[in-house]
Amino acid sequence: MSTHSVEDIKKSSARLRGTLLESLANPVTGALDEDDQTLIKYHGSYQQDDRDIREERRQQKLEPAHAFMIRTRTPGGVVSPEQWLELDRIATTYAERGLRITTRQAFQFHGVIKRELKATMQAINAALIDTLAACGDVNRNVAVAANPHESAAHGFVHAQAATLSKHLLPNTRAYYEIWLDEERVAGSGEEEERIYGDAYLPRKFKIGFAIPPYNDVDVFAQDLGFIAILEEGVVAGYNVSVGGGMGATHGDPETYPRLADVIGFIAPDQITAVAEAVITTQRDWGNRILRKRARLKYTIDDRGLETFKQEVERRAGFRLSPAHSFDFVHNGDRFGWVQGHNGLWHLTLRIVAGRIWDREKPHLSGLREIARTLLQVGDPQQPPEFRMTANQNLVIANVPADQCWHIDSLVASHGLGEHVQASPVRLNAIACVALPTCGLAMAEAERYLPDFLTRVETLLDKHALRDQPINIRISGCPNGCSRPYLGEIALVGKAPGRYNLMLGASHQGTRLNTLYRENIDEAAILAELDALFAQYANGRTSGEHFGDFLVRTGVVISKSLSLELVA
Ligand code: SRM
Ligand code: SF4
Repeated sequence: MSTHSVEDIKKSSARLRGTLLESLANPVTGALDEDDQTLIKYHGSYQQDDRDIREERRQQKLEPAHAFMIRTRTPGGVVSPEQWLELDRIATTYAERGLRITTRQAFQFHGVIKRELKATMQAINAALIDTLAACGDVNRNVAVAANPHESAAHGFVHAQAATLSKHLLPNTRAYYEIWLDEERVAGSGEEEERIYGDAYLPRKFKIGFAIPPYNDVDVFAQDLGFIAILEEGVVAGYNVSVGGGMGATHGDPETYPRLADVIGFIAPDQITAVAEAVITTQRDWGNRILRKRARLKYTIDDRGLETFKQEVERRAGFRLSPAHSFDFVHNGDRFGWVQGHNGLWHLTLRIVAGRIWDREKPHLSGLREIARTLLQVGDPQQPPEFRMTANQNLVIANVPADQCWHIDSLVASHGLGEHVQASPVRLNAIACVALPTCGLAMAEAERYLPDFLTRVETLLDKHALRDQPINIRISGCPNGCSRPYLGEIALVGKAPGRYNLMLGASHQGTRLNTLYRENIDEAAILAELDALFAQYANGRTSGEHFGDFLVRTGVVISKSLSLELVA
């Protein structure tokens, strides 16, 4: 481990340069210098190793099989068909595990080796996509309600989110020098970092834009949320929410998931000022001694919500208006075709755990065919797009009506049509990456999800509940990358094959679940669910969701977020 603290590494990095160039050039190891392992995150990459073969390599006295994960910055998860084809080519050329859609509408490539890292970064940038600030103690990829062509307002919100994402990028040429061979000029390394300052933020920071009635970005899990309020189809402004976050550590009560609080309402042109005020307050007030307490949610709990709000208003230079009322119906995706306001059609496909490769079914090939088709048949005035959702699914957007059949046939012939028949439980489930690439995983998640769902479906069939839209989430550890604490049923990894069973979140992403059974194996999990499904089948009221039923009947005790809005 590096003897330098993350705070020291950030401050002495010459605006995120460190010795990355030297580390990358070192042919002796597949790894980076330890401090550079921290810095490369700000460039959108993580050093990892293949955990499936870690022990084997240790016994052979070899260094771990180091490889890099690269994450894109794609606000709202939008790419063109041309970009899709490039991402596909990059995945096929450099990455081991295909394309991976993340829970924040980005792409990840896994298994890129050090000597190919620069070529991969260059190829991503050549596709006009960057990876700057996709990771690190800065604002991350901005999540936005999917399907933005559904109404003009959706497009407006997406454009605001993309502008904000750009505005909040760190001010450094390091990215361009290291990856794109830009010449280093006088003054580089001392760029003015007006928003972040020399030490960047105390911890990662996340922003999400939701458009009621859908909460597909899980806005209450974001550090900063903007909830669009529409009046006669036009965005009148946004309710602002602050202090959401999922990460926790097993057995440490000082860490916990927290839902964001709604603190008021702003006009659309006040977004940048509010975002800067929240971020700079967190920059100055956040805990820089204890990283585990450094997220905004703890700053707010330590200082008090009202004090925090007043400081944000002071820095923004205006007061927030009373929040407007709004309602969410669910936090999942809507599958299948919908028609947008522009007359074009959008198809949401189910992608299991966001992984796209040609393993069991030719998904990568199928989407390649779809991208090629869209290039030929799309309307140039309203070009087709691929849009990732924050639930790891994929929208094929802006398809002319007379081409829907063509897309449907490609979907069917490449096994991409799960949305047509799968149970709601299967469609809505999400799982984080976990093993073999995640260095923090304690148990399987992505690789376990399909089998676990099959077993749960068997139980649901037994109780005639297959049609119930129960929201299931699996994370390989308590960091919560699949936002498990917002699952009606969630497994949070504890050890290989063992999980904490969490129950009782709401279907709208407005109530956290609670721990029901600790550190149990699959047989015990299924036995618990079997008993609870039996109770649910017999005792539910009309339309009652599973999570709500568990809370109403006292199986778990959990408090909903109060949407009684702060004046
Ligand atoms: Fe995450 C760390 C993957 C969304 C909370 N997350 C990691 C790392 C980088 C592991 C590490 O630090 O070494 C994982 C890399 C795994 C791999 O092999 O790819 C990882 N997180 C992911 C992704 C890919 C999960 C997925 O299956 O899609 C998501 C990428 C999002 C993106 O595109 O930016 C991802 N992570 C999330 C979310 C969900 C969200 O943002 O909506 C959360 C919970 C919300 C939150 O931030 O509170 C989340 N990830 C964490 C945490 C806990 C942070 C905390 O406050 O304690 C960690 C650990 C850390 O930061 O120390 C973490
Ligand atoms: Fe890794 Fe844990 Fe995040 Fe899953 S929840 S990707 S295991 S850090």
